[in-house]
Amino acid sequence: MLIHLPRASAARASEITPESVYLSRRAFMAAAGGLALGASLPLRAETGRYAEVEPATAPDWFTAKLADTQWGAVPAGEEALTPFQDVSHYNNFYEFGTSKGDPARYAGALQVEPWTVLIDGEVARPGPVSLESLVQPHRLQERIYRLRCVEAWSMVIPWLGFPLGDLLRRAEPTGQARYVRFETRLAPEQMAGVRSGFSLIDWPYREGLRMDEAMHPLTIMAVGLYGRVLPNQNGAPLRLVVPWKYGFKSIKSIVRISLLSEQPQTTWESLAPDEYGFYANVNPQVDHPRWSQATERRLPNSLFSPNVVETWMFNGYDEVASLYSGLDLRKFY
Ligand SMILES: Nc1nc2c(c(=O)[nH]1)N[C@H]1C(S)=C(S)[C@@H](COP(=O)(O)O)O[C@H]1N2
Ligand SMILES: [Mo]
Repeated sequence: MLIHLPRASAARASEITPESVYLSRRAFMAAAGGLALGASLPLRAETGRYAEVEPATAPDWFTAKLADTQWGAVPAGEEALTPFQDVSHYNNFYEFGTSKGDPARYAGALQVEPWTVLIDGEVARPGPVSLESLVQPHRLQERIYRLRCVEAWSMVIPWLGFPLGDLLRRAEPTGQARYVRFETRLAPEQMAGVRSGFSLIDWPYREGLRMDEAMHPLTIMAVGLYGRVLPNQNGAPLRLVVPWKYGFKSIKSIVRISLLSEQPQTTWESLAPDEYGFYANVNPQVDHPRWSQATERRLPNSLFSPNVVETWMFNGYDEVASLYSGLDLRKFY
C-alpha cells in the first residue's frame, strides 16, 4: 500500500510549537523503545507507550489485540502529534452537546459494553455482530493521520484500527452494493445533546461513502488512539476515520453498517446541502460559503501562537485523487 508522507516544508516545520515538538519527540522515543523491546517483551496494555496519556481500563478483547499491534504502520513523518489532552478535550460529538468541551464532560455516560453492530443491506452475510467478534479477525495498526475539520482546524492523531475494506469483504457485498451507510447509536437517556432537543439534527447521526472510498486502504475503523482504547468522546467503541475528507464524515460510535445500491442521505448534507456535500473531500480551492478553506488552525494553538498552516488537497493524501478523476470537485464538494 502506498502511503503519502507529508512534505517536509520549512515553513510548515517552523510553525510547529515547541510543546508539540517536545511531545512528539517523546512519543517517538516511546515508539522506538517499544520496537526495540517488542521482539522479546510484549508491550503492556495501556502503559508506557505515550508518556502523557493516563492509563485507562480496557476490555479484554482490546488488551489482547494490543499485544499484536503493528505500531507506526502509518508514521507521523514530519508532523508533530496533537497532544492527547487536545485530542480528547476539543471534540465534535453533537449527541453530547455542541461546545467543544461537552463530549469530554458528558460522553462518559455512553454505555459501550456490550456493543453490537448490525451489518445489513446488499451483503451475502447480514446480521448483528458483537464488537468483539467484529474486531477479532483483524490485526490492529497504528495510523497517524491528519484530521481536518470543516470548521478549519486540524489535529494529528495516532489512531488504532484496521481497514474498513477488510471488514466489508467479510460480509460479502453483493454486486448491487455501491454505497455504505453508517449510523451512530441513539440513546437519548445517555446523550445530553440529544435529550436537550436543542439541535436541528435528525438523529441518529448518519454518514456514507461510495464503495470505492470505503474499500480504499486509507479508510479505517478505529477502536483506539494514543495506544489506548478510544475515549468515549472520540467515538468509542468503534468509529470511522477517512483522512482525506472533512472530519464530519468520520462518524462515531457506530451501530449499523448498511451496504446500499443508492447514495444514502447523510446528516450534514441533509441539514445544509449548500454548505456540506456528500463527498466532503478536503479541498483548499472550494471555500465553505461562510469561510475560506485555504488554511487551517493546527491544534494546539493559542492567541500568541496561532499555528495556521496551509490546507492540502485531499488533506495531503494525494493517492486518493484517482478515485475522483472525471468528477467536478466544485460541483461534487
Ligand atoms: N456521531 C457523530 N459523529 C461525529 C460527529 C458528531 O457530532 N456525531 N462530529 C464529526 C465531526 S464534525 C468531527 S470534526 C469529528 C471529530 O472527531 P474527534 O472529536 O475524535 O476529533 O467527528 C465527527 N463524527
Ligand atoms: Mo468537523
